[in-house]
Amino acid sequence: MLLVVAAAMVRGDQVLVQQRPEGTQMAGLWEFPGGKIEPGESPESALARELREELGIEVNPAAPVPLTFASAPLGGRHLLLLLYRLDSWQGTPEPHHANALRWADMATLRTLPMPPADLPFLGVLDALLGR
Ligand code: 9L3
Ligand code: MG
Repeated sequence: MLLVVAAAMVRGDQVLVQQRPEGTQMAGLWEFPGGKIEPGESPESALARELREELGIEVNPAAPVPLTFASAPLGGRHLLLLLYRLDSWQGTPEPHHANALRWADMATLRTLPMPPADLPFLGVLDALLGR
């Protein structure tokens, strides 16, 4: 089982998604930023570390609020993806790992190709962001 945390960073009626770079699994797809939980890490501290690495922002590990989870098969393994809502952070997100970042409202989000594990999150975000 691969345990991965991801953030729904909320700004008004938009959330931040990033495009996975060439040379990685699922290159070109738009995902909620995050990554694998390392041994000994809590999900929240893993999320704060991943967002520092991927976006260059600082996150208080007490800030992420658990929203939901989804699972998907991944190359003979099983991926469990935990989604957290995040309303505050320090700094401006920059694409340190991603091809590009994009603030997307629900209508836009539905048009972006996403990894299979992220797709089930759209229902929860719809309730959260409206429209
Ligand atoms: N993954 C899927 N959706 C996401 C994230 C952050 C990650 N929102 C998948 C892609 C990889 C695996 O989880 O197969 C590990 O992620 P990473 O460490 O390659 O970012
Ligand atoms: Mg990642």
